[in-house]
Amino acid sequence: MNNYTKKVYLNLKKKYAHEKEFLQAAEEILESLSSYVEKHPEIEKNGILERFVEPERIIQFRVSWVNDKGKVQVNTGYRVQFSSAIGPYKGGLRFAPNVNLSIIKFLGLEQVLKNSLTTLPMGGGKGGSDFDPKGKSDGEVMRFCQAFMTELNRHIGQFTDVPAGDIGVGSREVSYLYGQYKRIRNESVGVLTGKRLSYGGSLIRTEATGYGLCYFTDEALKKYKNTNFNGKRVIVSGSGNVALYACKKAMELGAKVVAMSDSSGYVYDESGIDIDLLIDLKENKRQRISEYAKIKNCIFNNVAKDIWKIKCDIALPCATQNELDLESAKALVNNGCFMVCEGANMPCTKEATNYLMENKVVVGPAKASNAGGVAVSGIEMSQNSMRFSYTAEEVDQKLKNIMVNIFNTIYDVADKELNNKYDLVSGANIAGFKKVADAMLTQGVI
Ligand code: NDP
Ligand code: 2IT
Repeated sequence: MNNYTKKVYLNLKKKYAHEKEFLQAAEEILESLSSYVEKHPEIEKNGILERFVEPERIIQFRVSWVNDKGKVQVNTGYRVQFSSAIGPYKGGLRFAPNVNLSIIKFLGLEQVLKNSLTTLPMGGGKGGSDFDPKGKSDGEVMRFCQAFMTELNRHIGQFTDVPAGDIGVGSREVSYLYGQYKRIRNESVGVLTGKRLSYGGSLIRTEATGYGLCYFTDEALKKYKNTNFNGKRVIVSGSGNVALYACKKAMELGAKVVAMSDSSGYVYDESGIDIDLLIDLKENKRQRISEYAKIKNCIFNNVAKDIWKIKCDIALPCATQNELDLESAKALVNNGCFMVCEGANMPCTKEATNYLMENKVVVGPAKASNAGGVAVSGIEMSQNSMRFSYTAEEVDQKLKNIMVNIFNTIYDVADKELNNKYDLVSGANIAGFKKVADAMLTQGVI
């Protein structure tokens, strides 16, 4: 780091010592930006980095609701409105028991640069709650979502802040949240994305993050290795929204996905994952992945993290932050893996990323490789504003163009500005930051 980025980082570390995920994301970004801010002294002069790492607004609130047994439950809700420099705050909501302010802040900071990379006019935000939808009835989920939106509604709006899904928030939750917003505000507007098709959702939004990840990976395969997915062995961690559609698209493009996981373990199916079966088990039946192994009579191992010990060419971590550590990275390199593209947000630890890059494994950083979800969210917002909908083919083509463009943009920064075509991590941080910095520099001190 240079003096300026170090000063900004040390100040964050002092103020937010306990926010380890936020500090992890901020440290990586500030390290990447060191060379750029040295060449652009106006960034320091105008205190751009100090403002960039401090959310514009943090909202934290109590969510009280009643469970099926009639007992009052209390959760904590969050919305971090990180940056509106280039458009309304935009980013998902995460419902999971481990959610805290550190996790929401790291996701919000990443989202600012990710949304910038899409080229669409969206600022960055993130929210959620420590509510765990797992094991809850539909009625409990509905009552929680209604209570959550009863407070959140006053802080969001189609031109202000547009939430969407993330871990634990899929179309069921978005629908309950949307219904409650409409009921309180008496208006039908595109205030959330990831809506169902029947009331303003976009075709391909469900598939967008996973498909986009594969379009990005495909472009990287072409550029670095002059090859494609055809015949490659792939591992996808997780079996939620991102993982399922990453698997589906990778298989469509000719790959063989041999293993997938959930938090209770992984399945290893040498014949290739039966994705239609897994989508049915996960999306319709809300089953554990071990059910898949029972039906297919394949291997189930109850240590989810050991999935990275299976031999593969390409790894797509699509579950959660820090799921791929140094030991996993070493196993991947030993087994000949040459590309890791991140579907989840910050799935690789810092040590894992560094080890992979040192060993010339191409690392597709999350804020670039998983930007397809929010990109199609942006396209959903446009369709809502136009009172119009695109066909699936039209949305898919726009998604593909955006992902190819993101890859080439960050590759060019890495190759031409940093002289290291393997440093896509810094390439993405710098490319995303340029537009945010320009907007901040020109809008005055706010
Ligand atoms: P889902 O809730 O749909 O799925 C999450 C999946 O990850 C579940 O299968 C879950 O298993 C699994 N999982 C959680 N922790 C672990 C673990 N430690 N080891 C193995 N598996 C685990 O969430 P999404 O698919 O939407 O999100 C996944 C990741 O992608 C997150 O990092 C999210 O921020 C990111 N992302 C999501 C986007 C979206 O549009 N949804 C867009 C861009 C990024 P279990 O059911 O057992 O908990
Ligand atoms: O991490 C992400 O980019 C998301 N969860 C999707 C955000 C969105 O607004 O679609």
